Amino acid sequence: MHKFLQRIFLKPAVPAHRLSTHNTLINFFAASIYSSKLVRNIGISAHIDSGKTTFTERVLYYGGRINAIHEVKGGDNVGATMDFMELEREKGITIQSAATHVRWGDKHINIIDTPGHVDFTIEVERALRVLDAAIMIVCGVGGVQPQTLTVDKQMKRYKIPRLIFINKLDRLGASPWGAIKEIRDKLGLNVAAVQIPIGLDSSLKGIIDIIGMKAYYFDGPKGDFVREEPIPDNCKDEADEKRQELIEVLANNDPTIEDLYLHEKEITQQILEKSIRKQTLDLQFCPVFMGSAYKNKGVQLTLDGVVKFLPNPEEMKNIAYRQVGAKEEEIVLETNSRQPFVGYAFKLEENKFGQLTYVRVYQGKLKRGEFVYNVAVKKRLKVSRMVRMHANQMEDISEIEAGDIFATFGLECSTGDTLTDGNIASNITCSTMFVPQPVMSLSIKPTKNEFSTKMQKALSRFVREDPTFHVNVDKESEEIIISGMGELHLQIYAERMRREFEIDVKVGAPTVNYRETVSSREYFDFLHKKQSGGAGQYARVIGYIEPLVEGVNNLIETNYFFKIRNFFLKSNTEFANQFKSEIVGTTIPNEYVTACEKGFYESVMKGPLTGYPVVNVKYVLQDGATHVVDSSSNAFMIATRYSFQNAFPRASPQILEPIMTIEITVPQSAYV
Ligand SMILES: Nc1nc2c(ncn2[C@@H]2O[C@H](COP(=O)(O)OP(=O)(O)OP(=O)(O)O)[C@@H](O)[C@H]2O)c(=O)[nH]1
Ligand SMILES: [Mg+2]
Repeated sequence: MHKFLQRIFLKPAVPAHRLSTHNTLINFFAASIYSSKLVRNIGISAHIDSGKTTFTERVLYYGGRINAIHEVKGGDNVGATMDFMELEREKGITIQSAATHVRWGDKHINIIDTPGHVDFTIEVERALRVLDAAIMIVCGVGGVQPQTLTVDKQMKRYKIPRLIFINKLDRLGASPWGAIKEIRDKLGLNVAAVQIPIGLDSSLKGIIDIIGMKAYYFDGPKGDFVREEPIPDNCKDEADEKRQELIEVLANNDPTIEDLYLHEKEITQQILEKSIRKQTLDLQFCPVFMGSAYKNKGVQLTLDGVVKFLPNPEEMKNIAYRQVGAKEEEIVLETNSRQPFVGYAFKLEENKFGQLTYVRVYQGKLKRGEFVYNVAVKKRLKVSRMVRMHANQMEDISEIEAGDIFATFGLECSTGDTLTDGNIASNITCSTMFVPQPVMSLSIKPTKNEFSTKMQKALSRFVREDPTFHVNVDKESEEIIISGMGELHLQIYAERMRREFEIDVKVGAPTVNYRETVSSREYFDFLHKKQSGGAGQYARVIGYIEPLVEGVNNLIETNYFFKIRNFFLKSNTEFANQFKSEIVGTTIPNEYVTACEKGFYESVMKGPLTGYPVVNVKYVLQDGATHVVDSSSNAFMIATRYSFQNAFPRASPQILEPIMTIEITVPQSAYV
């Protein structure tokens, strides 16, 4: 019996809420000796509705943080702890990521529950950027679903170890083995089950741990009491078979296990656990846990798995950049409280006390009242209040150490800013997070003029909080345009304005973010001349424009790409245009060439056909002419702009529309 289960098995059995007293004692002793080895920073991510918030609610309950379980859209009208926003409770979906922390045994686990809907993908991005590990939840009925693929990519992007929890095994048609097959086939992950279920769907009774070969049942109304038993006879064969499979998968990357396996020697629980931990940390393997969060089965064992198999902050490599003169050199941050302070502001949120900033501490230590230095705005800022977040509740703390997460108030910063000690570490910046481009726009205006100022205030707050939310003013129509990751994303902000700022707004039909491009080479020879009266202007530019990348016909896997007839362009070439000068000698002096370059990049901001940005165009300046008196940088800039506008309509222009791969999931009842 391992030590965490021992704690739960105290006899007579102790209900979870009473365990909190026991936890408090552990907290008391553990709090006085901080060690980053005892910390786990994990994110919970998955496809929509797979049970992330339901799972987290159990974690909080079994960890002694809450005294009762409330369901997402439950009948008691209370709602799950992590979905505290009014809109989240009404809609039964998670909209923003929420942070909490629990103690499990002697470990302090910081948890971020993230939304599954793709419109709020930045919430997953920012969480995975700063966390050391993740639990990826997979629905036991739906298997690998579209957002599982996105989340998988995000986890791979930040190279974070994970364990997988196959949820909803209480539902009709649940199949952990089908889900595991899909995880292998569709995500290409090397996985194996470390558990098997006892029964499935309505007869799901418990979980068998095939590492230690024991059966577990979750007794009591909320599964509070974990009861350990020998494996029932009717499950023995399957348990042996799946343990064999686990050993074979691990043996592929572990010579010790391979050797024992080939010589048919006993492979102990200890050897298996050591190998699982190492391979998980090396991103070679993901252990698969299973159960039903809703039916309170399997959550405690998964938490034991977090502690055993997921890394502590010291085991992760965190890269930052140090400015040395004009150069940037890569450095590795050391999770050590004695090092100079380096933190990363990963999330901003406005509440009644002001701007709340969530910070991940990478190295060093910070005490309340001390100063940090914001590298981006080059300012020293006082940290006058520090808190730990538990959903929307705050617990004041007086100091924080390397590897941990905290939040603070009133700090002047934006999402993604690096905070340092302002001394030794002042020239360090942490690596940034990936921010996807917006895919949809809506026009927005207040229903009454008097709401205008409040609306501006709300919009600038949302922009500060969410890097995927953009606000622009259309120069022609003077309409305010909001852009984001989808219709739901934008509608939620409009709704939040109504609720949080008490202003009524009208949103216009979504407009698609088109782009323009050319598909053939076209020459220009343009003379900009104004020499009658006053200071004259003279600039001649000769050259051509053409597509920058020709014949891109590979479909590149991305959420967002543009279609050019049969060609596809990758999203990150979205703004790629190129200016090239082939001027030899001094036909056009360098400073005028620079002005031409500026003129070109200004022109591509707004295409001649629709006013949307121009992409994939190369402008080549080959020749030109100057006038001794009347030429100027301004004249060359204007000449370039006109030459572009002149050549563009002749160069077979195209309007590009965003296209997406769409996978539609419908309940079986819809097509039978
Ligand atoms: N039958 C069954 N239902 C579950 C289980 N876990 C969650 N649910 C239900 O699935 C629905 C969605 O659960 P959530 O916990 O909100 O899912 P989520 O992954 O947090 O959803 P988003 O954050 O909106 O992506 C709710 O109605 C839950 O009660 C489970 O193990 N079994
Ligand atoms: Mg949720």
